[in-house]
Amino acid sequence: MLTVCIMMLLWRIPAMAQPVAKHRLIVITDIGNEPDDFMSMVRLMLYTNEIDIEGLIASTSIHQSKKVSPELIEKVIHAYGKVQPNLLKHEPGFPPAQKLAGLVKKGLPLYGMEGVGKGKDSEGSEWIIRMLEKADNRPLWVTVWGGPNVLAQTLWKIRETKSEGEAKRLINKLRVYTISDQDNSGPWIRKNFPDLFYIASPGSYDAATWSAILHVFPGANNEVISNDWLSHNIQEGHGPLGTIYPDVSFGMEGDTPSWLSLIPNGMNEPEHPNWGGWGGRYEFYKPPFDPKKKWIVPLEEETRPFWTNADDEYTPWMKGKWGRAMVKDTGTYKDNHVTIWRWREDFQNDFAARMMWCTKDYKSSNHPPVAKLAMPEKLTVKSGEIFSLDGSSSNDPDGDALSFLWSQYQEAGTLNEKIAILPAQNMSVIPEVRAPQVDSPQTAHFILKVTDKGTPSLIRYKRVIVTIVPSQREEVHTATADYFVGKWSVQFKGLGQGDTKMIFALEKKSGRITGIIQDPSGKEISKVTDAELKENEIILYYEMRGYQIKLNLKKKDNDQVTGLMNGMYDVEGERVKTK
Ligand SMILES: [Ca+2]
Ligand SMILES: [Ca+2]
Ligand SMILES: [Ca+2]
Repeated sequence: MLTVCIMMLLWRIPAMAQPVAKHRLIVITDIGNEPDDFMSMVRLMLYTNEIDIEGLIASTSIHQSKKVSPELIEKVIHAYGKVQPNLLKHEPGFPPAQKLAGLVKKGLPLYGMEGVGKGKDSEGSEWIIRMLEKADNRPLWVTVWGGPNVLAQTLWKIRETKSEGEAKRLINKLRVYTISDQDNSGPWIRKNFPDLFYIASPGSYDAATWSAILHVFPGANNEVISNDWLSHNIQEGHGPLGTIYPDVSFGMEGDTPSWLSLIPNGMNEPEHPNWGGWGGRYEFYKPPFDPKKKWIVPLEEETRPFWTNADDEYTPWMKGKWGRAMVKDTGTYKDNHVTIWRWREDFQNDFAARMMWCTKDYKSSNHPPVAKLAMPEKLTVKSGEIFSLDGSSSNDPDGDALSFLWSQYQEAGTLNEKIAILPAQNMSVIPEVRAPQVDSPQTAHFILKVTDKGTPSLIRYKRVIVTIVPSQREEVHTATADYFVGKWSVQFKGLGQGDTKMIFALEKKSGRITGIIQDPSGKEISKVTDAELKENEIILYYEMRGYQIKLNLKKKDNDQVTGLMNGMYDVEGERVKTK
């Protein structure tokens, strides 16, 4: 019987589709204040076959504090309904418009914290609870394009009405991305729910990572966000969904980066914001605070780390006219905006192609290539060892010719150096890459970019993660490992919830340090996933409540260590003497 079911499932998957687990998404939007949320909603409709939309909630913000406009979401869905049958000619899974219309919900027409507390439940806040309680173990993404007070009410209600364990289980499912702070409930959420997975660039809009989708930058492709480009590729001649895409008033689609990394393009890994993707790259730390600055909403010093602005250093690639097909540009750029604009041409072309799907038949439009590795996605090699990178299994559903580009995404890995990709990066197979010398295990991320020669050119990627471990010769350094072996009582200072104590039980297995982490009662709460030994110091890696932790411990004397957690929080440890 089971076999029959599986065979039926396989039967239902069209040959060209790649079965991937989709991400679940609820959007909270202050649509109606100016046209950009409306634009983002148009784009989102074209990805409803690749992302499971579970709610579209109209909310307020500082820019629209007394009304919510669900009718504008319905207007976009109505236009989508007219093109949905044609979209299905290109890819399966576009839901009927009625299904999406049933997911439109309202928040209260109240600003920020005025809409949070007893008696402040809304259709929207109740809906998020219902989606969290659904029997579905996948995380639930909530991306906030305006003020997050609907989400704040959801969290308030969960804390008031659920048991501690159940509240924790529901909140652990949430993945939140807010477009800066557009009311005073965002800072309240971060302070009151210190374990909530949260991505944001607090402070000024221009400095925020998300703003890189819409500004003109030297080095970026600025043509693909020009009014001419939008007119030709999105607004005119592509059917009713393109027609309703409004002209830019302030900026183009400032809210879109909140969900771009949920598109399964082969590179996006939204569970790891520090790995980077179409929606930008973010690192986990407590953002600095300047009390002298005035922000759009009042901000205070943050009370805990979360995922926020991170820099990429990037030299753009250009098409070579003669000879080598891809050549490096002359300029190198480094800041948090680079983490989005480096992919701008890719995601804009993807949008344009999907807009063409609204009216054209399969043969006269382009479809993305399938980036495919002829090698594992994860490799472990020793220092000095030779390995290859092989994307030669890639193909294209339209039979288009393909271009390849391999590059190292240095910021996504722990290895702090460049690896030479020779003789040229634009080959499908790089036959010989040499692993550099390391004295502790390090990761290097390589991105394969496959570009087809259709119109517009479309792109898909693969990410290869290579872990480089020291060769035998370097492992001699692990001699000082003996010092760290044993039980340590470690105190973490200045965390949101006050000082916290944990027990680290470390042991040596085949020359390497490993171990477990316990709470003060001795209950195991995590495991050491990796350890690097340095002169007089050890760096332990582990996960705590879904966050990656890096803990440096330095020998102070025979029984005491000092250190730092995630480069930020002071730590003191003492050897637990066993009798
Ligand atoms: Ca807006
Ligand atoms: Ca907005
Ligand atoms: Ca193609």
